[in-house]
Amino acid sequence: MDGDDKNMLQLYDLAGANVDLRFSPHCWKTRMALAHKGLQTVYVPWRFRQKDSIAFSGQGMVPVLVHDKQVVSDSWQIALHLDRAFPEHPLFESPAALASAHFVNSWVDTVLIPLVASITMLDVWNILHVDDKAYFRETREKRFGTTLENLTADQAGNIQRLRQSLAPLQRTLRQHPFLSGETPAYADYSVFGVLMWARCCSGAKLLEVGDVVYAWRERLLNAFDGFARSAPCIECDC
Ligand SMILES: N[C@@H](CCC(=O)N[C@@H](CS)C(=O)NCC(=O)O)C(=O)O
Repeated sequence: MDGDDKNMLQLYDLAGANVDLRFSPHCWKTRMALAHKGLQTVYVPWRFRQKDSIAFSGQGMVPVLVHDKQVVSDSWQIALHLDRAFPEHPLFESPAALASAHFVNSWVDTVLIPLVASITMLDVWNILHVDDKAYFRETREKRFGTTLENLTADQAGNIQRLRQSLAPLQRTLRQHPFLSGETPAYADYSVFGVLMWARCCSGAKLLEVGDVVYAWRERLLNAFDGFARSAPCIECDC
């Protein structure tokens, strides 16, 4: 890429032991936002212990977007930045759409991610690079207050609880093809990012075939010439 190109984009993106396995829910939100805008991006693989390589962003988490000389961390902030910098194909059609998408993203981060974590966290640990495993276990067991094994022990019950929590999505998707209306936008990518996290790491069947949420996820897997569907994931038929 030409170093003077003011549209030069790099995304620091979480990778597993297999460097092609990119599984972070927050990075997937951003990956879909970049695909939505049709922006060519260089994806830089990053692992949990490589804090030094993103120290320039002033924090220790991915995604981190480098756009020309600007550095943006946090997937929500990145989405706002992308709409400011590249107004074509908006992620938020209006201030009202932005506020609704903010609600969806907050629900994703505070409700959906913990529910999916209770199903997949041990699977996530399994796909990590050996250098990351102890760090991940220690930080996540502290966060959840229990071992990864205990957290994920009741797989059937946790899937049941997740499916119950999807009721608002089901109601919406019975009336609209996407959370953002006739076409997908950031609210869709926010929820979808979490399902990509599970798809990349775990064989657990989170969604029922035939459910409207399943059909919606299929549409997003196929979006942008199958960008998400063709992403490496662990061998499964989910
Ligand atoms: N609010 C942030 C959360 C980002 C986040 O939690 N990233 C995780 C990967 S999914 C991370 O980089 N964690 C680093 C660590 O735990 O040390 C966002 O939306 O981008």
